[in-house]
Amino acid sequence: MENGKRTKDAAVGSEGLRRRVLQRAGVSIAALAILGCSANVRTGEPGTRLLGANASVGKGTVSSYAEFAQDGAPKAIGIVFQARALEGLPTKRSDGHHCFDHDKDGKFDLDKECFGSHEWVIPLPSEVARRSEIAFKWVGLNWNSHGHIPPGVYDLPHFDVHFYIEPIEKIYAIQPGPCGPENVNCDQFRLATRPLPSNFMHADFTNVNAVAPAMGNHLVDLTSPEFKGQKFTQTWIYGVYDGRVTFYEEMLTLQYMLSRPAACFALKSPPAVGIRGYYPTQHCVRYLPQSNEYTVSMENFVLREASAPAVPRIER
Ligand SMILES: [Cu+2]
Repeated sequence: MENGKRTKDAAVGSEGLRRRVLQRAGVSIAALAILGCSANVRTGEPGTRLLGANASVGKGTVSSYAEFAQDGAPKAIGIVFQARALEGLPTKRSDGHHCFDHDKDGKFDLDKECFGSHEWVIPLPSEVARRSEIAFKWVGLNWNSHGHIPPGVYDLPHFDVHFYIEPIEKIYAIQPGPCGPENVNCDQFRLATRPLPSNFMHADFTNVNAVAPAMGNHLVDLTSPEFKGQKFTQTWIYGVYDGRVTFYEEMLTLQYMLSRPAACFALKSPPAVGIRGYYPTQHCVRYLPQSNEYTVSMENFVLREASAPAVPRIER
């Protein structure tokens, strides 16, 4: 975890920054021209990129970023991977975080008793994190060299990009333990799988008890192609805990990123939100050829007012 540092981009003078912004605007127009796939929504035109914290990933750097419209509304909130961040990624299953001594032999088996992922915490730019009407505050990036459950669906090498609403201390309080398919503390497993108010979740997302330590429960879209026999490329997940939506998540394979996509997808938004603020209506993955970078972002934000919770939906 490497917080608080800024990348070289942030260190260049305003003239250099302006040039880079103009370069990126040119790139986006080129990307638009080659898009044209009917399944995708238009990619939009990136504006001025404000960088947040960064982490060393692979042989490169991953930084959080945000772009704002002139009226102060967010246009994009995401992370940007230097191409070298996709090289030399760890091949071990776990980085040794979130271990639980299941067999009580006094030691942790890295493969069987530690959470199967490599994790980095990347706070979002202060321009995002300090805004009361933006619920997203920090990014949890995970690299899953062996993928994760369910087998045959998400067992390909992939990244999880969590955009967290829930404060970090509450997320990191979710402990490993003996309960559920991803081994969490049993009391917290029960809290994590509490049903949400029905109006706070899109009807396609289902609880499959995928409660992970230092994350929470993951609701999956069972209508997505990877649950219909197609190979997993990228998908959308909602995180929940104790009847609250706690994170928005893009999940995408290394292979998909390396295919150099330039694509946005309509986000299946919940009918209502419990916290007033700007929420994305699209999620995007782009390769930017000029800077040799990849972005994973939430975009086309709309301001939503808070609604009262409806009666909890029935989980079967
Ligand atoms: Cu997760």
